[in-house]
Amino acid sequence: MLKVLQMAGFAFALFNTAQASAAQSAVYLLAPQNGATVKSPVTVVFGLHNPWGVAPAGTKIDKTGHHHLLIDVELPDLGKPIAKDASHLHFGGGQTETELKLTPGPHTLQLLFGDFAHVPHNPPQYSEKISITVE
Ligand SMILES: [Cu+2]
Repeated sequence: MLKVLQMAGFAFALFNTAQASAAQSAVYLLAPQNGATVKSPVTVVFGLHNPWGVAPAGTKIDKTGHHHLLIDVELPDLGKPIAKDASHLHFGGGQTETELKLTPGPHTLQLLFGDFAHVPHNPPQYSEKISITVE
């Protein structure tokens, strides 16, 4: 019985560690899941932790910003405004999900939160970079 309790305690500690590291960034990808095989268009859902909030581009409020979806690229220079092109999509209207058309094959997705002027916060808030395969 004691052994079972110890194992349960160990599992709980692991769970807490995972939660703590996930909570370090304000943003995360709710969908798709890392490693998923999906069909295009892909529904991508953006997650945001409290106390952060979404605000449209141009609206300057502390601890708010809008989502940027990075497709098949590395994180950009985090001290500059985020580029706006086919690999760096801005959701300046405050959107929290999108339908993304992707070519068949492997792709990576990463969220980068940006402030009213499209500049990453300090410290920067970005999700884990996930890999997906489009059928
Ligand atoms: Cu932006």
